[in-house]
Amino acid sequence: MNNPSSRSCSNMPVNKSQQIPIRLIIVWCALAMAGCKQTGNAPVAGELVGARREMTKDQRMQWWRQARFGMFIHWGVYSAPAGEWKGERVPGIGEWIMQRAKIPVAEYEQLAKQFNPVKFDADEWVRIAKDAGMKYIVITSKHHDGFCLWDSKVTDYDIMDATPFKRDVLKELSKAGKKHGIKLCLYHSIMDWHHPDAQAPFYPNYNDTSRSNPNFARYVENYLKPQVKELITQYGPLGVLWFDGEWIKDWTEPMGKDMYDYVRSLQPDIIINNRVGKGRKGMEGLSKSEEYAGDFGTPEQQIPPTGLPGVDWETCMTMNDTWGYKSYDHNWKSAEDLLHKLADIVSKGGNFLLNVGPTADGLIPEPSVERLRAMGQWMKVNNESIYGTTASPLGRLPWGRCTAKPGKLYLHVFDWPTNGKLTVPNLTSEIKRAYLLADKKASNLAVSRQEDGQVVITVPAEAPDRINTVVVLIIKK
Ligand code: H79
Repeated sequence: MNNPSSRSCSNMPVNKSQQIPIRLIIVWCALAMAGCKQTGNAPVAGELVGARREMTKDQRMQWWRQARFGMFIHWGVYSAPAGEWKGERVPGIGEWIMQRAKIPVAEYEQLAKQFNPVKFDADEWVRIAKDAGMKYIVITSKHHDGFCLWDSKVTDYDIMDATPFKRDVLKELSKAGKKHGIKLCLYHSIMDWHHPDAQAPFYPNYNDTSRSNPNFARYVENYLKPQVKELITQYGPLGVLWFDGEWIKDWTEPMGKDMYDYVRSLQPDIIINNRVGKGRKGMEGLSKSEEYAGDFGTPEQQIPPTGLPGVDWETCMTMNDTWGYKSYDHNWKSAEDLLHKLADIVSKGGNFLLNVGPTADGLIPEPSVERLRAMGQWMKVNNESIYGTTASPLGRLPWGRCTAKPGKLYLHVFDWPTNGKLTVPNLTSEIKRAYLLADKKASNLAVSRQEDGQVVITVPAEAPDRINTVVVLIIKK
């Protein structure tokens, strides 16, 4: 079975302020890793250091592994042009319009004046996420275009100083999240097309990965790190800090490790994605090895074909073909497709971070809301088969997916058997009973075992849920 909690050694906390000699750190890590393998959840690092009790990775990741489903929000001044520039439709993802339409910094800055989301209601957004069954929200505090969605003290290029709106939406979301029990998490771009010490001088190709800015270190020390500090200390505690844009030439793995340590020195229990460093393998998003910084892998717009034993990961995905709002992108995935993707991801041990791109008015587009509502209806009945489950111990299943908890298997049936017999291959455990998760009485379904070892469950002729009916199997642990 794929149980990510069995691995917790990749990011031993390193407190720079303690100034431990490097050789000692190596010995300590080796000892801690050996300890991890044997003891699983024990706070080995803390015991070895002795001075301060550190949280283990398992402890830090617990809420995230439990949650399984979150909302990504891409929102910024690019939501105003909504995919069009000077009357022309700009191909590609909406939040990249500054690059795709080759807009000079000074001209792009003017968009801030059009960003006046008077219909924004933090409670409403949080409620939409919560009603969908999502447990956390990751919103773009800053995307590659450099525009900041909070009142940053190190720039005027933010929602308070550059827009007519002048409301700190992150403050409002942080408050609403606390009120509704939804964890606020932030996406923060390392790449910055607006900052003169970062990629702004690369115009007209801000994303030129072969170029370097000699002042980049100054951007990191005087701008990026102070911003991260503002976010964690004034809007936290945060669930996740989700970095991106790490592929630029000037960002190095040592910088990633330094950032990882810095962020955790500000909030020890925070979770940080692998794009803080240079470890990710393209859009596949997983880290090349444990040597790289970061707590979880980030497959983008894709689902790993098989499970990844012992690795935490989260697929981020759009509902249409853009992250930031584009008025004319109507290529929506169906609610059925999205629900199947959720079960697929969770059956492989991952989380699903599903994106919405609100308008410059402050509204989540209605097609997104409709899909989230449908997902919420399914989750209301079936969330037990998602939250806190781990990857399927069974192989490929012809009719759907499987998720697991100790002593329980959840069979997610996408294709309902026409003969009333659901056949489960590769299952050797002793089965105590079976029932439909949607059945409040949890009435027993007849279970038998064929001569070839396959388990057969007798199910109703009609699928109780057209999209995904969950059959629970209670098995001997
Ligand atoms: O915020 C959303 C997008 O704007 C951002 N990530 C999501 C979450 C993003 N999506 N696509 N891209 C950025 C395009 C980046 C593509 C590449 Fe590369 C950068 C191709 C080459 C450099 C990174 C490194 C991906 C492949 C190799």
